[in-house]
Amino acid sequence: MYLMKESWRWYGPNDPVSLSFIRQAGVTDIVHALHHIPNGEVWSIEEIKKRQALIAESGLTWSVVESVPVHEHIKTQTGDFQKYIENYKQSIRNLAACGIKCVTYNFMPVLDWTRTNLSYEMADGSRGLRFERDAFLAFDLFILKRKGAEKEYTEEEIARAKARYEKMDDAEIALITRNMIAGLPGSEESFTLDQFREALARYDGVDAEQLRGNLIYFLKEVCPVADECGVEMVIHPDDPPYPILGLPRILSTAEDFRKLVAAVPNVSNGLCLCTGSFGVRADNDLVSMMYEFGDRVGFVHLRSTKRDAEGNFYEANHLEGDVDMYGMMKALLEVQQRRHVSIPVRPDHGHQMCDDLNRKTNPGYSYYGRMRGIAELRGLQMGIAKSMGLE
Ligand code: DNO
Repeated sequence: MYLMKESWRWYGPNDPVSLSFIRQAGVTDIVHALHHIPNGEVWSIEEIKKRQALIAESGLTWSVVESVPVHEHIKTQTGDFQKYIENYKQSIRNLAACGIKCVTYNFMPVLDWTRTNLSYEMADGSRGLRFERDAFLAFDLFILKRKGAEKEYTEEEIARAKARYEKMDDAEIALITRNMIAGLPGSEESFTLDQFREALARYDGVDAEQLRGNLIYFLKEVCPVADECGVEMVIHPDDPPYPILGLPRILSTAEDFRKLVAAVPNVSNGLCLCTGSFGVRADNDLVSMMYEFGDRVGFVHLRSTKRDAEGNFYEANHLEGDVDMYGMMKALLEVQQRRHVSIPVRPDHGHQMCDDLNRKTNPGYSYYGRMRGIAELRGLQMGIAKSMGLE
């Protein structure tokens, strides 16, 4: 029987969660990136091997990269983008030469994932990540003061955002600014407000179709290389899965991924099915997506979110919230049996809980919350596998 390949994201020697703790969570594989290498530069075989050896010493295997970041110039097709694409190809060849064959990336302009509140208190006293729409609009309209932002919102939304802004004290303004632009773990880039305005301005006039065209161009260049060395390029969806701050978004729905596959049918053109990101939209049917894209799902992030009618969401425990985790797990098991492969899966963003509440942790990436997540998922998997009669 083919079960999920249990993996865990590790940020490197500075990660407060050690490899030995990760091993004790029962996982076998590591999801990792060479965060010290600047965006756009080649990952050399030597650097990859050093990290690989360190991870192997703990009895774990580095099998997934998250992420080889895509340089902003590739996304906008400006400056030295062709050079960065060549570098990207070389990094893929080098990773393959070291036996690492799954590469995650995203094509979100300027910002990777985004939350307004990194310490939202749950009923049980643990803390999670939240996206509060009014606070986000307050940031956009009254802190960032983005040009033209008011044209994108209704009068009622603007009034609510204003009321929300007026309730913020200086500390809250500083905190939300930091949360929005200082870079969440793994996002690789951080900005001051002025730098952020400049970065946004680079997308003036770049609409979704143009950005999609640039992604397709990038994949048409990189996928033949990835095909040749047996690497899967798995794109991570937009988080949250809709346009923000006037920036275009192009991987928020099933239809977005269909378009990508139609344009670039290479086998290496794959998906990182992140249930937490896609799941924020009620119109994304995650279970159907798992069946439809199963052959191209090279990596899975399992987590759940809970939305409300006002456009807010928070990250729920793995088996709670809006995601049908039972349905997902069953679909994942079926896809794996059909393909005869174990797909790498990691528990995503756990709550900050227990002793971790008193520690400095990477938001979403503390120890106990993810340990709870993987333990619940593993149990769910075993129950479903047995009831399916899998041996
Ligand atoms: C957030 C992560 C993302 C993801 C990138 C992939 O927790 O899922 O930062 O790693 O978008 O490129």
